[in-house]
Amino acid sequence: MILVTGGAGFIGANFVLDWLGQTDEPVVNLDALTYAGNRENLASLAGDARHVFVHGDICDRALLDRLLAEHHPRAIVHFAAESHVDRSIHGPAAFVRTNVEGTFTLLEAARAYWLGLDSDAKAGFRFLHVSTDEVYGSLGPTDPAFTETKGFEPNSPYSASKAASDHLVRAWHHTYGLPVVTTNCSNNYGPYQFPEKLIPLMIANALAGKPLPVYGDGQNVRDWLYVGDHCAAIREVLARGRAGETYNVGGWNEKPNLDIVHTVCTLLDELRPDPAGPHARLITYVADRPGHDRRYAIDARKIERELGWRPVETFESGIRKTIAWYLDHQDWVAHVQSGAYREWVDRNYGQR
Ligand code: NAD
Ligand code: TDX
Repeated sequence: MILVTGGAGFIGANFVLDWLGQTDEPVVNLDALTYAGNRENLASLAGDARHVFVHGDICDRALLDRLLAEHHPRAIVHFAAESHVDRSIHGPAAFVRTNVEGTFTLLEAARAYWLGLDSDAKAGFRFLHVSTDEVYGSLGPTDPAFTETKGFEPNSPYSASKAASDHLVRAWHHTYGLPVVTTNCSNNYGPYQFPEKLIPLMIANALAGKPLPVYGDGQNVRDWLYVGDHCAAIREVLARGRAGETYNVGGWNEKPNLDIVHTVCTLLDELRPDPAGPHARLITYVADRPGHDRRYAIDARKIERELGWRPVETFESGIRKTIAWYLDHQDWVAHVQSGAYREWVDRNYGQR
């Protein structure tokens, strides 16, 4: 049994689906179902006894203690977070609460539980903290990619809150010996990503004939990783990662935002031509994001060297799969955008 937090969100849901596709080891999935958490993502697991969904908050210590005592997980995989940089600029409080206080509460509950395990279970236990490359700060055009030893220089409320959580996780290992591992991953894309993030927003807007908002000059660079590759990396780190270590996870795929948007437009022109003209006509430059980090790049050699993980998808294969998924799941996008997914969940599960 493993305990997953945030498993109704984008990466967490992909991870749970992937996990239960590969093994019969059950998952307890704790998720607060914020705007970003959607049980519809897990609809294919309805009636599957290997998946126990719990609607609850990682800041709720009593609930955490109860779940750990009841289910005896051998590991915790911690995805739950507020994850969108733009939202963190407009409302940072939720980011400090969930990402910092929530991770702290989960660490404390995990520590108390872990202390009560027998020595074998104690040695095998893992607290896997899922984090981001944004904690490392922003790179200049010729700077080397982030390695695991790069100092933290977070610039947004989101990245500062994630950096704080990474520091807490590190300290719980150093001070208390809790067997933690942290992954710092680059930008994910793929099925079930909320259409507030660059790639799904561009797909949804292009299909709706709406403007495609590009921040600033569109030359900010991100490294992109297909979500299935991230899930595989997490599985490897959980299985064989060394306690107390961090592992950078990336796609070896740096691209300026404008290139990403043009690729989405070109693929949509091929797969779903718009009689009104090429989708790129919708590209609209808008005001830049305040404090917008210029470039992120991940050096993912450590995870390859130690654990043999490398991404399987190229950007070309991953983005094709992603666009095909969004074309096939336009109802999902409509539900998410209208908030109707909450009604769907109420209808199917009786509660959120
Ligand atoms: P998401 O916003 O899609 O999902 C977050 C999930 O956490 C949602 O289901 C939400 O309901 C849940 N949640 C939020 N607050 C909670 C709380 N207090 N208690 C319990 N559940 C709560 O995020 P995502 O993109 O899937 O990211 C998952 C994790 O991966 C985050 O920790 C994020 O920082 C990290 N990460 C994301 C990316 C990316 O590109 N999306 C890249 C690297 C790392
Ligand atoms: O409408 C947009 N226009 C635009 O130009 C949006 C939503 C974004 N952008 C730019 C901003 C970024 O440079 O595209 C880039 C990607 O933006 P997001 O999709 O918001 O991702 P980012 O800010 O890079 O953060 C993401 O990757 C790291 C996730 O949201 C984080 O959770 C993860 O840690």
